[in-house]
Formats: sequence, structure tokens, C-alpha cells
Amino acid sequence: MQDFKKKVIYQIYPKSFKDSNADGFGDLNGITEKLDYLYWLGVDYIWVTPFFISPQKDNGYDVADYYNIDPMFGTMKDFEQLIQSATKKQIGIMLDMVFNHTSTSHIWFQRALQGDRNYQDYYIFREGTPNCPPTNWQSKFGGSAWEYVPSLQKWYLHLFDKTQADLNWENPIVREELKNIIRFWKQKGVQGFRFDVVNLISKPAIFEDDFSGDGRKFYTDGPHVHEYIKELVRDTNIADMVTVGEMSSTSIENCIRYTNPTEKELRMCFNFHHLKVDYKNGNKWELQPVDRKALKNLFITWQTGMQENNGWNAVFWCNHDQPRVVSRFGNDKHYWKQSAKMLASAIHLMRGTPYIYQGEEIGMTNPCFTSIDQYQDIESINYYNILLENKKSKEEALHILQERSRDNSRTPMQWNEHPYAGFSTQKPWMSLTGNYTQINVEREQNDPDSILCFYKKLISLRKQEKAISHGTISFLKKEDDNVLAYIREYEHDQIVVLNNLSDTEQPIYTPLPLENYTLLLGNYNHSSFTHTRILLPYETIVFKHLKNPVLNIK
Ligand code: TEU
Repeated sequence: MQDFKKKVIYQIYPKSFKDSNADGFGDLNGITEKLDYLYWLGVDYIWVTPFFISPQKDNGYDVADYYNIDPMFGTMKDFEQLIQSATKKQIGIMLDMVFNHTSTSHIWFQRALQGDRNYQDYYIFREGTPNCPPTNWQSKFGGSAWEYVPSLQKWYLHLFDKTQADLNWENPIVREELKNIIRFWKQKGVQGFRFDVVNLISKPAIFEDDFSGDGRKFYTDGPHVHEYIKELVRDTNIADMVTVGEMSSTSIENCIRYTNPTEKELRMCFNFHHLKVDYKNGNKWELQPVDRKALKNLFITWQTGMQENNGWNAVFWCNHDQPRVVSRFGNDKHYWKQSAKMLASAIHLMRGTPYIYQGEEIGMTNPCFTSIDQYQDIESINYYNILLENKKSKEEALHILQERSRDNSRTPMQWNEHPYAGFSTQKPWMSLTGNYTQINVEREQNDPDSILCFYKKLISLRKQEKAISHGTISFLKKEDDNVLAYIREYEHDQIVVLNNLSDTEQPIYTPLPLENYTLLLGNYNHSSFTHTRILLPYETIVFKHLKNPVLNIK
């Protein structure tokens, strides 16, 4: 892969991206239809979330057959067409490999249920009696992480839904099966892979109760995880492709090992610590305002920690599990455009590979659903019930979902102002966000001052400026919670990025007088930036240091 540090990755949740056959569900041909748009935007890869055969209990993260495409999304021919058309536009396709667990509808699990011991060894079964699970671990979607099978008198482990049984990576046959899946898709022309919760694959030798948490301390970045990733990458020969691991509750030390090229594991990884700064006591289902001090400290720690040890971050605010960034860290009412642009700038100009999640680039907002019936996500529905059991009122529980539900990001993509936002001609599987007549691709493509055109500029800036793609990062104004400021440097180039994270004015600060800089990018239309002595609410300003100002005058 050529110079991967210049690349930008766009995430597609196909069910909500574009419906090509008027059944209300997005599909692969819908992605092919929109390649011109992605090409115009300038992205290099698209990561498509799972479209394999699945009962869709967790929208495809419950895979029942890794080799075939769910008819809801199209056919293998459609996929081949997508690869072909994308390749012509020099856009690579990355697939999402869900290898920590399979659906319980997978033939392997079905055989295990029928009593086949070889297949039982594909999963994590433990002998036991009803009402007495092997450990007290909790599922990430609520309730016990173990499910009892009366006919076998055994429990099986599921860190997610009970229809998502954890695979037993200790079994070398399982590891071979998974390698074959990679080989199959690689040979179809896929150019990269995202590995779902890959740091949870190695479970401890002895299973014991967790008296201080939900069990994660025993299996997060588990005992053989590095060994298994190395083996998978080596045996499938994917070290040169774009690979990204989704790391749940991970540590910097482990992420350095996952991504330092000498380790021959992955190109980069996602961590989620910065997306928990509005969780009260670390609990996603308890609201608190964004803790900007914590947010800034996390960026500083991760960016510098990874840099010092030659690790590489995936940098992102959004994905299909996270609420919309402009509603969460910005202000979607009074500073919608400014805050969406500032948040984009803050992430894209840090050290790492930026990811854009569909709709983020036009500033899509949380939909603010008003009825529980509008929610589809299994985690949201489970937690709604748990919140009610914990004596929250229906209104309170709904309010928490409006802020936290994964469905916030799964509403149909807003293409234009036509019915169903141009996503489909039929009623979509999931309610739309009401503001699509204002916020949509068509409108923003025609407006040079739009959020969309700002994202396009950021992408092209990365390709022009080595300081952005390859430069070092150092942080300025570390003690100021309201301003995220940093310098990127490469050889003689220096780029300064100032982001006001707050909705109040803040003093401006640059290492040299403003006259020594030229403005690369900003989100307010100043007549002359050198007269700017304050940062306006949610302002972002990107300066380039003029080494030799005379030469830069055209
Ligand atoms: O997500 C892993 C994960 O733990 C979270 O993002 C999770 O959704 C959130 O923390 C719950 O509060 C991955 C996928 O991205 C997600 O869509 C899947 O549901 C999950 O794995 C299981 O495959």
C-alpha cells in the first residue's frame, strides 16, 4: 500500500446508506451508486460493516455464514461489481471481520448444540447446573455473559448478545477456519480489514468471578492476543494491507504493540477512551456533561504515547455505535455548522488515520426519537428495560436513549430533500432524522461554505501537507481545558491548529506572532485573520508557519 499515512477512510453502514431496490434497506448496489460521491469527497478506502448472512439480531455483527452475502444486501455478483467499480476510482474496500463470536445460527454452533464435541470446542462451553453460571461476568449488552443449554447441561460464553457465542481461539482449528475466511475475501479483491473487538479474543486459562467489575479485566488484551493476531496476519499475508483493530477498553501499552510495525500485527487501532468522557462513573447509561479536561488529557496521552513508541492511531469521533458528534461534543442548535467543522478539524489534523462515518461529513445530528418503538438496536432496547427495572421513569429512560443509543447514528443517510431523504423510495427500516430537508448531501455539495466542503478540504490538505500526514505532534496550552491546540511538524514545515472546544470566546495563542503565519483553514469568515485576537465559540483556525514569508507572496 502506497504511503498509507495520507489515506482517509470512510465508514459505511450499508443498511442505512442507500437503498437501490426500494425495499427500505440499504444495499451493496446502493454503495456502488454512490461511488462518484465518495470519489468527489476524496476518500481512499471504504470500510463496509458486515453484510454477510445473519439473523440481524445485532445488525450483521452476528454472522451466520462468513462466505455469503445476506440477500437483504444483494448478491456476490453485486459485491464483485462494487469492488470493480471502486477499484476504477482507486477506492479500496475494507471488510469487517467479526471473529470474536459467531451467531448461534452459524452451522458450527448448530452442530455444537446437536452434541458434536469437535464443534463444542469451537466455542467456550462449561459444564454446569442451571442458575449457577461459571462466573459472574456480565454481557456488554446487559445481563449474564453465560447462557445455559439444558440439553447439553452446559453454559456457553457470550460477551455480547446471547445469540453471539464467543469463539474459542485456543483451538487451532478455529484459527485456521478464520484464516480461510480472510483468504477468501482477499482473493475477491478486498484491500483491507477491520477486526471487530479483536482484543477480546484471548480468554484466560482459568475462569474466575470478578468482584470489582463485569469480567473485562480477565479477557481484555488477553494472555495470547498478540500471538494470535501475529499468526493471523502472517498466515494470511495481510501485513501490507490496511488493517485496523477495534480495541475495547484497551491500554496504550497494548496499542503500541498492536500497531508498531516491528511487531507485524496491525496498521492501526481504535480505542474508545475519549468517547467515555460524558459517562458518569464510567457508566454509559448515566449522563454527565462532557468533561473537557479529561478529553484533552486523553488526546494528549494517546497522541504522545503512541508517537513516542511508533504506534499509530485511528482517529475518529463517530461510528455506528456512537451518537452523532455534533450533537454530543458540539452544539447542534446554535453553532451547528461551526462546531461540526471545528470537531472535524480537531480530529483530522491529529497524528493518525482519520475515519469519517457516513453522515458525519454533512453534520447529521441525533434524531431525538420520542418513542421507544422507534428504537431497533438490541443494546438500546435491553438497557431501556434495565433502566426501567432500576426505577427510572419511561421519560427518563427515553431521555438517556436519546443521548446514548447506538441508533443515533443509524438513521438513513440524508442525500437530498426528497421523501425519505433520497435514501429510498419506500419507508426505510429505521425512522429518519427530521431535519433532512436542511441537512443533506445535495444541498451541501452546492454550498462552498458547507460542512461537507470543509471535510473535502481537510482530506485534500492531508494529501498536500506532509506535516499533517507524517509530522510529529506536540500540544500547546496543555492546561487550558477549552482549547485543543497543537503543532504538527515535518522537516521545515510547521502547522498550528487551534480548536475552541467551548461555546465562549477564548484568548488566542500561537508560539510566534500571528504575522509569521498564513491561514490554511478556518470556520469563520474573517476579513483578515491577523486581526483575530480571540477564538470565537467553537472556532477552529489552522495556520502554516511561513519560513520565508517573501517566497510565499504570490
Ligand atoms: O462493538 C464493540 C463494543 O463493545 C462497543 O462499541 C459497543 O457497541 C458499545 O460499547 C456498547 O456500549 C463492536 C461493533 O462495533 C458493534 O456494533 C457490535 O455490536 C459489537 O462489536 C459486537 O460485535
